[in-house]
Amino acid sequence: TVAYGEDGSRLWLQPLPYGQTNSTSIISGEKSPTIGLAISELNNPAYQLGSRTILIGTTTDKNIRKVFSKSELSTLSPESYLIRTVQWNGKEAIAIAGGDDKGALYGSYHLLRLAVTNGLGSPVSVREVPAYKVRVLNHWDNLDGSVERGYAGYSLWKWEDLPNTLSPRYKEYARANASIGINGTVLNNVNADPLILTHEYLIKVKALADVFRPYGLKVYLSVNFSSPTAISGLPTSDPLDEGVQRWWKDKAKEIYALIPDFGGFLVKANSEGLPGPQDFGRTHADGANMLADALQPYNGIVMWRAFVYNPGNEERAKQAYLEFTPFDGKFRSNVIIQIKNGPIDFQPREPFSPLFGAMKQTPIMPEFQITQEYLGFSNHLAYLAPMFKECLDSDTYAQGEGSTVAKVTDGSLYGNKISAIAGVANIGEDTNWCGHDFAQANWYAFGRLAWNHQLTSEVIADEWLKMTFTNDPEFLSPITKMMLDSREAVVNYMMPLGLNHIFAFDHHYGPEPWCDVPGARPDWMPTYYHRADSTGLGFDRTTSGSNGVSQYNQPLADLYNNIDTCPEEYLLWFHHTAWNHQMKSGNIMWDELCRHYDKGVLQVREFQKIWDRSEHFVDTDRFHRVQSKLRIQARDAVWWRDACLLYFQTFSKQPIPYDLERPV
Ligand code: GCW
Repeated sequence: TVAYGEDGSRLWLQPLPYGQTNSTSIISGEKSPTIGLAISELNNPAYQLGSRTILIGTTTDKNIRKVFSKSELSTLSPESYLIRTVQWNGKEAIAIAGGDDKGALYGSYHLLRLAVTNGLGSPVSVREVPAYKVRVLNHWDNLDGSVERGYAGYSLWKWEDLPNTLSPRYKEYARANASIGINGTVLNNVNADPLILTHEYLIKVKALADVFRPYGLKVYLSVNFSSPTAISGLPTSDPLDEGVQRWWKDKAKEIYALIPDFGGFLVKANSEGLPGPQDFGRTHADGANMLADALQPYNGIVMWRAFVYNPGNEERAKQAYLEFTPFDGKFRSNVIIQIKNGPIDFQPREPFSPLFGAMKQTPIMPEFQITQEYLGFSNHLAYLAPMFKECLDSDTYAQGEGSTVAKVTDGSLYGNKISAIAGVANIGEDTNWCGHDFAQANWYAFGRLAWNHQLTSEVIADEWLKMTFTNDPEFLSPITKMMLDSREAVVNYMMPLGLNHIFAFDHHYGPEPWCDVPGARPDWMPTYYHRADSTGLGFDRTTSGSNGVSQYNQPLADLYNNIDTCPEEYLLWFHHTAWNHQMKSGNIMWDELCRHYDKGVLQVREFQKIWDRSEHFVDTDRFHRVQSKLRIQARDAVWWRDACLLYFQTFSKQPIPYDLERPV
């Protein structure tokens, strides 16, 4: 048998104590279920808080009011918290003050994290305010238990057993999210089955919401735009039809009667064959606003996705911008437009979506993909904090320099009332939740960045490693470096220099740049994206090509448009580039491409060695699991390199540089 924790099931948390106590004395004048959870976490002997006193409560707790000043408490917003070393009855104590009970719970997790990662030797003084108000996971879980793009087993949600049987994992899931500040979950796939809105399913959703509530985790649902027709047989789902509007209002009423704190709807409409307002000659704004009006009396929100594209006159990367910018400022105040980080689709590397720099009167939110649809599934070790941050830190120049995607979306640039960030979950019923033990770090990193996008990838990796494995610096330093290098390694062996979407058709695992399925949509074919020919490689999005560059604010449009100033990591994204184009390194483009592919392979082989050397720091079970996944990754990296280079070579007609490993 495998010891608890070694199977990966405890994530970055310590197992909850069952009947054990510690010598810590916790004082609280409040009794909400959420404060109760905080107290039981602080009482967990595994965190070794020692025989200290901890005061915990919200701004109305009488003890808290004694140790913090009125003015600092009055500025604490919901979910925020203060942690401070204070004097209590002549002795030192630690006080946690939450802007509300969720803030107190988040503060407790913060203190426990400090205890594990730093120890509590020195005085504590912390003030934390979440960057985004809504920090939400998107589950692409289907009602039949399968998970679209899920690589960690079947769905956690046992729809057939609900509402009567509650899996213990529902609580563990909520606890893990609370520990990193995630406060919302969209339970079902954006490719939404209308059935989710039937009463039969809503009572199941309520059962989950009841489990999640004390952890501060709100439930949201993906809805199918044609639900009125599909569920109730209405003749139309036209958003301007009164009967349709009434249907949604009644539905909202029914939902809120069951789940008073229901978060709202996520909608994929007129995208990849899903129904939407355009089916009735209406617009995205008409559709989103109709749903927003139904949710408005209950403070619900609509997260309306901008992931839209169709084969047509305009190339794919330009379409979301063209479809959404005309409606900027035309959405209700409880609508937020959810935009994928890049203009195409969660590729290993994309420039940020130009929509982030264009919607100035509409709240917008980033959508990241935590599940590794395009980064080797749960077989490849790819730590994604650097990828999330690359987008968040990108300057859109929407209001001049410094208008980063983070500032545009967290509400600080335009003073928006709502702000949100979404991550497509990588969670399933696998014992270790995410398939790969290191994929847990991506769930963790998403939560931490949603709370504070200023954190560095390194700090987040360090926290996660300490809580998940060990504090030993000899383990931490090479493994942190491995994590930090890992996403770039994937870019190198899959799609360097701005290449994208050359994945095998449909499942997206492995290379298939030559893929050409007769009769399939051209914009689903890798050849659409890489445009290899005898003259060169890459998609021309310059002013003489698709003019995709024009969707970026200056100085970016000019910067990207000019092959000499375009950052080389985006070269083939913006330029159809000659095989012998001189790169900054002095190499020609073909040689540079070969070197990136080869480097990716070497990087993964290095990860294998690093991991092997860390064997004595890690329990046998996790050690072997990660080791065997790295083996798969190393083989896949060779597969990617060889497949792509041999294929592109049929166009470049150039040798692979002689100092590199020959394709096998
Ligand atoms: O990345 C693509 C995926 C689809 C997904 C779609 C989307 C849920 O291949 O599986 O559908 O994007 O984000 O809507």
